Amino acid sequence: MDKIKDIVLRDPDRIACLDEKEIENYIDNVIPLLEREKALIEIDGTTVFIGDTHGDFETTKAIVKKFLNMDHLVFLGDYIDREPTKWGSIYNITYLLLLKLLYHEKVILLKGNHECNYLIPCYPYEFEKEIIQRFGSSKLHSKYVEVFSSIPLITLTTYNVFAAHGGIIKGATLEQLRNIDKNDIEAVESIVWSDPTVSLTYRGAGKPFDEKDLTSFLDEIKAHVFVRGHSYNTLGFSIYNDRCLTIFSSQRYKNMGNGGILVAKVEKNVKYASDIVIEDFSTGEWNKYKIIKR
Ligand SMILES: [Mn+2]
Repeated sequence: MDKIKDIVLRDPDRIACLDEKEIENYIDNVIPLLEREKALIEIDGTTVFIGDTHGDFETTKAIVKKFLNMDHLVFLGDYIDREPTKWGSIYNITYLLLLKLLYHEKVILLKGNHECNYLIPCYPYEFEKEIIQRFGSSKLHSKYVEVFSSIPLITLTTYNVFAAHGGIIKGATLEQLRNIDKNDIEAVESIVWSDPTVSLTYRGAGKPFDEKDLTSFLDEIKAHVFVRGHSYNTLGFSIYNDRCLTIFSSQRYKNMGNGGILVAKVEKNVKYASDIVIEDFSTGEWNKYKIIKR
């Protein structure tokens, strides 16, 4: 544990020195923790939600440094692929897994569509190639897939926020959400692939949801706001009567569409998305960011 603590808290760049065997060993330790988690994680306390990081290890380090004092850090998925720097995906996901090993109650890693390529293909999927290039075989890739198949799907907080990578499960009750199988292909598709029907990045994948779908879903599970990632050019917009907020946290897209490198801080009960404090790291410093209501 000392070495993990040292890497996570003092010198994250040492991730680059880990060999295949060490990473495999850490993965073997983290899998049982993830397997114990249900598809729905119910949490209490202050929480920061982090959107897609997509291999942006530099930004992930800055986020962890800034927000480790919160009760929870909820990462909304898409940790790999489209990396802005070399080996970014391997460093980013491995760092997050060490973080999970060290703080398994505090840190929640949810599934994105890039973490379910084994179930539903996504493009680009560069992660396996990156592993072969770096380690000479795809052996470690199958270990990461074991991780991906055991990570949870959704989070609900006592401060009235429901969070997931992309979408909701239309018509589901709280009891049904509590009992989802993490690898149920229908549930996974709804959660990691869906966009709001008004989204500018609407891809026709998953099961798009409109305002009525969202409102009845949130009312049924007694949540007020849905926080999601997945769509890089609608980040920072609040839609559907201020009840659906999209954030994205990778520098790869910071100058595309609206917004920057955003995280969402929830420190009290929220009624509307605009009650949430958004912070932006696109200048390399943390600044407050104003949500745009549409
Ligand atoms: Mn995505």
